[in-house]
Amino acid sequence: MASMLLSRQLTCAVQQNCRLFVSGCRSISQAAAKIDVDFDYDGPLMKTEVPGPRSRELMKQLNGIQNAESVHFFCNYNESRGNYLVDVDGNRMLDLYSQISSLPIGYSHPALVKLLQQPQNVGTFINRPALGVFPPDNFPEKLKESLLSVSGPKRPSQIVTMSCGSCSNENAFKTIFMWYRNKERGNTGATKEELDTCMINQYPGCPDYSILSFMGAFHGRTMGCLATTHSKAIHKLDIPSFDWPIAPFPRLKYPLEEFVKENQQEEARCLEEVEDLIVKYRKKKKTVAGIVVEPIQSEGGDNHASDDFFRKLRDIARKHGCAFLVDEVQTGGGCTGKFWAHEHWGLDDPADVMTFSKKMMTGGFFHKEEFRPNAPFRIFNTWLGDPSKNLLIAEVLNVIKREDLLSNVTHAGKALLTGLMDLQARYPHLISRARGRGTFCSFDAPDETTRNKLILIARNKGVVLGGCGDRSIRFRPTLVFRDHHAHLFLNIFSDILADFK
Ligand code: PSZ
Repeated sequence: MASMLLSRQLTCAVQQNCRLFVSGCRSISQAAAKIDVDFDYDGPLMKTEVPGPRSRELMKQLNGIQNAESVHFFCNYNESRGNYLVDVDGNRMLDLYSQISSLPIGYSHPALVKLLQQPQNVGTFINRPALGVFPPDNFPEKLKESLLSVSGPKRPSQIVTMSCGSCSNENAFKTIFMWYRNKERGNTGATKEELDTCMINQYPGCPDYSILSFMGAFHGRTMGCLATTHSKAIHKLDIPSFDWPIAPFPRLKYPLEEFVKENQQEEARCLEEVEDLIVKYRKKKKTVAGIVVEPIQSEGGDNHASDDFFRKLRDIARKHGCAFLVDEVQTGGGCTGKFWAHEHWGLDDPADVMTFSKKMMTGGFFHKEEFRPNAPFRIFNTWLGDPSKNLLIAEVLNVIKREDLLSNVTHAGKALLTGLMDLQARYPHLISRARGRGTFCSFDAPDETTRNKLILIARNKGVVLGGCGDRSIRFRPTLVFRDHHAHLFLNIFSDILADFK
């Protein structure tokens, strides 16, 4: 009790400093600078059920002007910090979902607040340029020191920034199609017929190329991406789409060490199907120009495959001359313990194109030099990302290095997964298939109703969790989630499971 009191007092002192700091005093006090690492609350604090009365009122207002039925509750971002999300009713919750996995270093990180307060950054935050035509003087330098400094194992030299995950994938597909067509043409210019027919959506100007994707995948909701998204019918219903090949994604049995042979067979079956589809679609004249895959299928239910599966898939892509596109939108940015999840595969050449967004603060993609468009304005839009986000990601990367957050993710992830395994052993009727890499963990509930119920109970006890697939609960904390947060969650969740009816 005494130690709890002490920690409360300490936290209050810290909060006061932070509040001063957040509300914009120009010079940072020594105390505020020191607490960088511990910029956090000491636990959940619940005042009402969630959503509370204020949230409900705001939901009514918003629902009057748009369909707001997806809203869980309204938030107070000025009061949210570290691992804790504060809602408009004053409830403070340990956030293990972190804005659908898109918040890299917790709420209101002092390093980012400081960045925003520096006068030399004001111009970048308030004047959003059309980057493709009027970039600022520091644009190449900022890209090199931020995003390109983490471009992946083979260090692709080329980058395009975009504003979200879907438009990153959409433009990565287009990049791949243009590369493929160029390859077929032998790098000569387009014919008059091609230029004429593309204007009326006809062959040969619009070739019938395809992108191979996997059942259960999620690559976005724009129309091209949606043709490769196969996680839920509600995403796809009523939208015209392409006849593109869809391969099965391995459905691994857990615990992995008990089903080694079965899982190997399952992966071999899926890979065989990939090759068959490539051959079949080439015969149908819908040549597979590229393969797109998530290192861990996220929205589709946190479906993992072995590193070996991905190594073989990469080989198949190479063998058939298809581009290999790795979608790191959800897995990227450090949450698996490596900066990119595909680094776990141990390949020198794991990807031709790699898309990112979410924790990277801006969307975009890296690609090899041979994928460079052969003319300007072929991959282009008004904003092409946002340089203010490049400032933020540069600082996020500094914090990740300075605070050694990848090691932290590995450590805290181990605490979380070990705890989940323990809960699985104690409550096998409620928890199965506990799995994960880094803090990118999940487990299955027996069915969708139980899963949804567990998420709601946890929320009222001060823990925000997310669902994925038809009955999984996923953990997507920020990179500043530490062992003690894992233990705090496990204690709360253990009580929930013990009381569950
Ligand atoms: O319901 C939705 O639209 C959601 S919920 C989570 C996402 C989308 N994730 C986005 C996502 C992703 O996880 C992967 C692997 N690829 C692409 C995307 C699309 O990114 P956004 O949402 O930024 O367009």
